[in-house]
Amino acid sequence: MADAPAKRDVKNHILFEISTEVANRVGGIYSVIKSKAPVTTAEYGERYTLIGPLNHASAAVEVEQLTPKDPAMAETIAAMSERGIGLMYGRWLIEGAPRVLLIDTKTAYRFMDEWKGDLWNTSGIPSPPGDEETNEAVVFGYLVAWFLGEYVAHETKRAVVAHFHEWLAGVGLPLAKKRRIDVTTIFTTHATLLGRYLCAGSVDFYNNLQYFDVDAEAGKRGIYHRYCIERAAAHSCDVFTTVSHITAYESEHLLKRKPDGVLPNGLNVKKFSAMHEFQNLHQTSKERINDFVRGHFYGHNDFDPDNTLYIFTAGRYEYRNKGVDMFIESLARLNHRLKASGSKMTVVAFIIMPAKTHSLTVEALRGQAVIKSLRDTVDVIERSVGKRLFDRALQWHEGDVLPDEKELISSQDRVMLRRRLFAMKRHALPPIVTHNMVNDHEDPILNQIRRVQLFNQPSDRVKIVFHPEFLNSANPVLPMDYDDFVRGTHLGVFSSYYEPWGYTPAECTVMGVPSITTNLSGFGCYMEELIENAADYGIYIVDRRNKGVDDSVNQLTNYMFEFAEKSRRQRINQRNRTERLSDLLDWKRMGMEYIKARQLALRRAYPQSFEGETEAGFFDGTEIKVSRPLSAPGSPRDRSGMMTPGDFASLQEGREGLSTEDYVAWRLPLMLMLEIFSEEE
Ligand code: G6P
Ligand code: 1S3
Repeated sequence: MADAPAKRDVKNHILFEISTEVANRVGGIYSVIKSKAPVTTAEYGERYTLIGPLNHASAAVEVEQLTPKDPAMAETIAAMSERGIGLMYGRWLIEGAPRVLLIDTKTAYRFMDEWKGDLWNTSGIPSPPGDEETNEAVVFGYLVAWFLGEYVAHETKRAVVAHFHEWLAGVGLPLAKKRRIDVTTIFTTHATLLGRYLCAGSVDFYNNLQYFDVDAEAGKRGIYHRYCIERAAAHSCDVFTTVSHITAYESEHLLKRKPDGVLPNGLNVKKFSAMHEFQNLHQTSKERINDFVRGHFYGHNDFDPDNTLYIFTAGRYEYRNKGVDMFIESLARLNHRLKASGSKMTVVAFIIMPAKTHSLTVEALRGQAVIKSLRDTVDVIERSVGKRLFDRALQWHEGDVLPDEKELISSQDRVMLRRRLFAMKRHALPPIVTHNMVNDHEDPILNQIRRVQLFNQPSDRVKIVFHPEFLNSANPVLPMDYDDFVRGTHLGVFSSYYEPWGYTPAECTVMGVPSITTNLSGFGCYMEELIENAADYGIYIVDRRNKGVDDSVNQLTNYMFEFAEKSRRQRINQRNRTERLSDLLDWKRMGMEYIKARQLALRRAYPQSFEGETEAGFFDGTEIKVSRPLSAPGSPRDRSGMMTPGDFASLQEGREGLSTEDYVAWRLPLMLMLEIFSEEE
């Protein structure tokens, strides 16, 4: 909280966003700050800096070093450097090019024991030895608090908002509070530690949220000290937020503070100038997946590419939390349904989740090589047939018969072709997994596939490919970047049990790919509340909250089965509708919640600066220049005044955070939705 509240200029405030994933790809938070950068830099320009720990390898490729123009920044860096702290200031080479300050935590490990003692004395947070992640969080937290304290000593005119993401970056929050650093703070948690751990076990999480003995549960799992950091961060920030209503509910019970609001994750949506462009891209990317499938299933290519659907799931390997258990079980039931109904469709289901592997399998490499040499041989034959046909045609005279096609293929060509065909003989079934797994016999995904016996038999209408590595275009087996791969598929399936937000289905949506998610994921709840008939728009939501597991599996199976029954025309139409939802997920819209959170933080820290102003007046104010750069061209909903989920709940002063009903009780009137989505296809 502020020492000298009224003096600082709140309108031209400085913004720091602090996360361990700045210019350092680890997981979802990287996607949040990276995709949000264009709207935040548009709003703040050089008043915005992201702060993270220095990762030399990724910074070398992602960051261009600069000399700071802001005198307070330059003086702070100089002061810390003098004490031996390594700092890198520069421009993050992404869209929006935000300024970043990366702090080399290794240069401060000599202070670690002293800081751990201080953390215990001032905040009662233990930090036992041997937990490297916590050590890193403590050192980084102390460095951030050091930086902020020093910075506000040099920058005395403007207010400073410090926005922290996740517990790993949260140690600075209790420190800023204790030291009364003159900044105002926001904490956004993207999950809770206990939630993640409890869900990964076999507890009935959502029905027991209010009954868990949180300290005991954290202690049992050896994460009590981490939990203390997370809880301290949630309680010592000025404004506490999370990414979805469902995680708000979880935070209320597990962290014991009701969030002040929900800041859902957006995406940096790119619109193509031609409406049909994304459909063309689907076709091109699908051809590339076809190439992979031809190689992977060589010798068993007994399904027709025109009647083949590509379904996939992807994400961090959290078997139960990401719902892979449910996905595989549903695939087995889908296989049975497709067979029983005599469907002509084949579904190839991809699981893209990184696990420990040694290398690509010989069989996976061989599959691609065999098909490549077949393709090369056919190309050679094609050219020689063409040449012969041309030569014969040149010699043709009136009255001659047309060249006989049998003579066009030479015996040499035939031998070559026969050799390629023999190379395609295969005695084993096409493999499930593309890599040699470190723990093949214990891997939960492989064991579940074994249990349901989806072995890529010729009679199976559902085939499975498990690719235990994230995709990239340099991969010799499936050479595609993730985005291109997603575009080429027909349906994403993310049947998560624990998913605070869930970027994967959101990414599908902006690429016009329908997806299945659950009402236990933040994204699923958000879409369910916003759209009356989400399934029509290619957003299928499995009920994992009120149904038993078996019923949820059947619902997921039904969704996939009904999808497999659609005609091509119906799929094209549905993709058009899905893509139209993109605007709902654009940071231009979602970013409004971040703006509100910052305004609330400033109000709480500097109430005198807001005297006489209504909240609405503040948001409308031209002086703070927030709405213009961010406002999308008016959509019907914008004109109605309802723009973001926060309009239905949350970030308003004078309320004690969200009420439990707020988590679930907002829904757009049907008429508004009709207005938005009534365009002709
Ligand atoms: C896009 C392309 C069409 C193509 C279709 C295939 O819409 O523009 O040319 O026929 O994709 O759709 P499907 O769902 O069968 O992959
Ligand atoms: C978290 O990453 P995760 O996959 O561990 O943060 C993401 C960004 O907010 C969120 O999308 C995801 O649901 C969370 O789980």
